[in-house]
Amino acid sequence: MTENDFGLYLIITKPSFSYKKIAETAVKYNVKYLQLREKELSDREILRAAGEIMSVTNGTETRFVLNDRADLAYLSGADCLHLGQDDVSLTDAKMICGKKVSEFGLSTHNLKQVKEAVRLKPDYIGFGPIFETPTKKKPDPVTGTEIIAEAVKLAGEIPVVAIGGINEVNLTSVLDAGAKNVCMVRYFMDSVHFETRVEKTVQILKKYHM
Ligand code: TZP
Ligand code: MG
Repeated sequence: MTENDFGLYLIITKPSFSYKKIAETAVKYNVKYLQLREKELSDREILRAAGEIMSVTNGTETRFVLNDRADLAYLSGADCLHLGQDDVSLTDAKMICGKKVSEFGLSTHNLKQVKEAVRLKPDYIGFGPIFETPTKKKPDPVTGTEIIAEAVKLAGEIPVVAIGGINEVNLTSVLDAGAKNVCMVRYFMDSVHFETRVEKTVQILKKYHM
């Protein structure tokens, strides 16, 4: 556990309820990062959604993260940009975003990528898929839980967010394996019990961090 760990990371993908409700809940439970990851929206729709979310999160502890797109992160004034292995490099993204975007996250799918990511000093590292997931169109091979501790160790002071196939049932196995920060997409996005699930998960994470 480092002082940079934050517990829950939320990703918005095809929610069955409003962006406003999600953003308000993230703020209410002090969720540090709230990412918009909408692969099927047009650029304009993404910018509109980003504005809607930031009208709630701006001035709070919750940082708005835009996925994939350095240009749209710059235009929307997002707090953070999340980049995958196939997106523009962190160096290029920083060039595009200038001083407008202050944080950057990187996705990794194996220990080699974690090592490379650490060299680039992102603000956090995503690691997974830990388990099988249908949420990603072309998922990388599952990492399993056994190498989570090694990924966390390699990352040092950089927080690692475990992601992919995590749910209510297997969450504790991910935490027992050494994860300090987690992200679950379907578990939250598919549910009419969104807020209750956020509250419950935040409580579980707090308990583990004590
Ligand atoms: N990156 C690695 S797995 C994943 C992403 C974005 C999707 C995780 O979705 P879910 O629904 O929590 O399995
Ligand atoms: Mg991406």
